[in-house]
Parts: sequence; structure tokens; C-alpha cells
Amino acid sequence: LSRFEWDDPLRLESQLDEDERMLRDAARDFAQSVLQPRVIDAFREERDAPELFAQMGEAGLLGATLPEQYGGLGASYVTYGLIAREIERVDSGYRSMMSVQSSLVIYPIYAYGSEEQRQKYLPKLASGEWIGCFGLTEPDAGSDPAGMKTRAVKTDTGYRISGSKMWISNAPFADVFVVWAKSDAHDGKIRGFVLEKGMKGLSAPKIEGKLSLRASTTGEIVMDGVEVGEDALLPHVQGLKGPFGCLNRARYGIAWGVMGAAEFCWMGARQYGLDRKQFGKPLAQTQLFQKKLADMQTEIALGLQAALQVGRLMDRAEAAPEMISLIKRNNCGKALDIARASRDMHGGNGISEEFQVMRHMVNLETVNTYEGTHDVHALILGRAQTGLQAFF
Ligand code: TGC
Ligand code: FAD
Repeated sequence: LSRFEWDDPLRLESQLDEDERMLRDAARDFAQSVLQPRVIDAFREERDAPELFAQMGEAGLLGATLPEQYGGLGASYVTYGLIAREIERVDSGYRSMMSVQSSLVIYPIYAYGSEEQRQKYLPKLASGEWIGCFGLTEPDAGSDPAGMKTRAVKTDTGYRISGSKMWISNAPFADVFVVWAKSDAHDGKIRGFVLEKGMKGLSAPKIEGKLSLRASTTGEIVMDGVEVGEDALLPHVQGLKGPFGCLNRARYGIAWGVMGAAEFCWMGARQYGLDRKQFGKPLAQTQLFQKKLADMQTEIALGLQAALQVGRLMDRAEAAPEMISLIKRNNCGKALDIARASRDMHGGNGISEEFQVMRHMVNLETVNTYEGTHDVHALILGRAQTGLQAFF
């Protein structure tokens, strides 16, 4: 039998190919050299950081799976997951910025857009010159997006869109808005539209005072009779499967990302326990401390294996949405438990910004809620195994 690597217990490293390791290392270098030095101040000051998009774009971190002809890397979904893990090791808010741009803006324009829309938007979104946001949630429609009130009414030249979206990542400084609305010209079906900053009637006020994800900017989208041409409609999808097709990809990336945040909290707790002595010995020499470290190691190793397996299936176009619900729900819930335990294991220091575990902990409260709450994904899995829907 060979040696046990405590920090890679199931040998994830050996399951990656050369390209995946190379892009993962580049993402790690970027995250540690550009994001890590700024995150403590950015979170404390709730600082907007639109300039990070161009930097992420230059580092190849936006639209990694997009074909090269549109400005992407043509990389695998496993690579996309590895990038999310490295960015979220620093902060869930920065990973949010990246995943909205990649999975919720670049992906729908690529998958559902016309060739003109692809040419116009994708290269600038992949380079980070333009920033995108995704408007599905509304003040009265969160877990139940089918209840949205935003409407697109047919005009002579296109559509007039009215409604408001709530809790939208990147919205206050976005150039490109992918929004979902019920369209009267399509039997009230949900359709996607691409709006642009500066359109009359379009505004995106910032939501202030978040106690979580403070390094990522969140806003509303207010559409007061925004007039768009026919060319704003995403022609190739209708119904909820449009936004859900994007969410599948973002949720998958989150399942990897939160393992990065969890790993940070695990490593921090281990080091703290080795350094800190109480009752004449290191905290790490107590049974309770070691049990908590073993639980963290186990859940992270299993969560990463599950994310890798779903990633490999996605790369073969064999993944089902329920698999993604399973890993999004499990990995978010486990990462949140790990962050809370790590906060506790740091004692009083655990509440200090310097040790960073409390920031991860409060961020993960959001990540456990957005892209389908922990309980909503349980209901998706419950429906899949009983055939009975329990949403309403
Ligand atoms: P349901 O009847 O289940 O489905 C309606 C239609 O949609 C299709 N569908 C899917 N297609 C592809 N992938 C999926 N995962 C799909 N899930 C459903 C389905 O086949 C059906 O198609 P059709 O052609 O038969 O009409 O819909 P429902 O209304 O009963 O939905 C229930 C529920 C709870 C599953 C769903 O609404 C849900 O998942 N709610 C959670 C909402 C959510 O995740 N919102 C996310 C907003 S975006 C966000 O949070 C971004 S944060 C990003 C960041 O900052 O990182
Ligand atoms: P609700 O749906 O009102 O849920 C409240 C509680 O009720 C939850 O515990 C939920 O699990 C539970 N619940 C709901 N329905 C049921 C049921 N049938 N049975 C049992 N329990 C139920 N959205 C976007 O469109 N784009 C974005 O970029 C975006 N970014 C976000 C960024 C942040 C920081 C946050 C906080 C949210 C963001 N969201 C975004 C919105 C996010 O997706 C929603 O908050 C999420 O889907 C939950 O909706 P809700 O907040 O309306 O909660």
C-alpha cells in the first residue's frame, strides 16, 4: 500500500490531466496574487470591483468552457470547476462574479443566442471588457421563478419590457443584462432578452448593507417600459428550461467552489490547532479537535470526488440536473458546517477578519441559499425518487 497524503486523501490530483492541472495552477496563482491581498479590505468596506473582470478575463478565467472562436479556452467542465474552487478558496463573492459572467451570461448567449448576438457579446464578455448579470429572481418570485411578474409586450419593432428583478449579482455595474420575462407574443412563455446599460427605463440600484458576500456587488434591475428590438430576444429557447440550463452550469461550479472555501477553513483550523497551546499541549492534540479535522477532511474529499464525477459526466454530456442538485446541496451544506466548526475551533480569534474563517462562514450562508436553496434541492431530489412534487 502506498503513502497517505493527508491533504489529498483520495488522490484527486492523480485524476486530473495535464491541461486541467495547468489551468488550475494558473487560477490559483491569480487568486492568491490578485484576489487574496485585497479581499479583507474589500469585504470590510463592501467595495465594488468592476476592474477585476478585465483582470480575470486576461487570466483566462471567464467563459473557460466557451469555444476559442468566441474568446473562450474551450476547456472542460472539470477545469471550470477547478477554477471556481481556486477563486472561492479566497472568497465566495469573487467566485460569484466569475460564475455569473461565465455560466449565466456567456453560456445563454452562446447556447440560445443568434450568431450576431454571439459575435457581438461573447468576445467582450470573455475578455471582461463587458460585465454581465442575470436577472431571474424577483421580489415576489425567488424559489418559484415561474411566478415572475416581468412582462415583455410586443411592439411594432420589438418588445417593451416592464418589471423588476431582485438580488442580482453584478447588476449595478453591468453592461449586459440577460433578463427573463413572460412574453405575450409567445403565449406568456418565459423568454430571455439581452439588455444593455443606458437603455431608457433601465436602472440597477445597488443593494446596500449585506452581511454576507460583501466583496461582490448585488443590485436590483428595474425595467420601466424598456424598449428593445427583435434582436434583443434570445431566439433558441423558451420556457423555464432556458434559465435552468444556465443554472445547471452555475450550480455545478458552486459545488466545486464551496469545497475551496471549505478547504481554506479546514487548513486554517488545522494550523491553528497545531500552533495554539492550551492545558499544556497543542489544541490539535485533543480528541475533539482531531475528530473535527477528520470530519472536515472526509466531507471535503467526498465532496470533491462527487463534483469531479459530475464534471466528467458533463464533459460527456451525460449529467442529469438532479445530480447537480445533489452536489450543490451537499457541498454547500457541508462547506457551511465546516466553516462554522472552523470558526469555533479558532476560539475568539475566529471572529477576527484576520483569520478569515468568519468571512467564509457568512458568505456560505448566501451560497447555501442562492441558485436554489438547500431545501429546494432536497425537494428536487425528493420528487425524483418518489415521483411526487412537494413544492405546492
Ligand atoms: P418544473 O415543472 O420542475 O420545470 C419547468 C420546466 O423547466 C425544466 N427544468 C429544467 N431544465 C433544465 N435543467 C433543469 N435543472 C431544469 N429544471 C426544470 C422542466 O423540464 C420543465 O420544462 P418543460 O419544457 O416541461 O416546461 O418547474 P417548477 O416551476 O415546478 O420549478 C420548481 C423548482 C423549485 C425546481 C425550480 O423552480 C427551482 O429550481 N427553483 C430555484 C430557483 C433558483 O435556483 N433561482 C436561481 C436564481 S439565479 C441565482 O441565484 C444566481 S446567484 C449566482 C452567483 O452570484 O453566483
Ligand atoms: P424564498 O423562495 O422566499 O425562500 C425562503 C425560504 O423558504 C427558504 O428557506 C426556502 O428553502 C423555503 N422555501 C421556499 N419554497 C419552499 C417550498 N415549496 N417548500 C419548503 N420550503 C420552501 N438571483 C438571480 O436571478 N440572479 C442573481 O445574480 C442572483 N444573485 C444573488 C446574490 C445574492 C447575494 C443573493 C442573496 C441572492 C441572489 N439571487 C440571484 C437570488 C437567489 O437565487 C434567491 O435568493 C433564492 O433563489 C431564494 O429565493 P428567495 O430569496 O426569494 O427565498
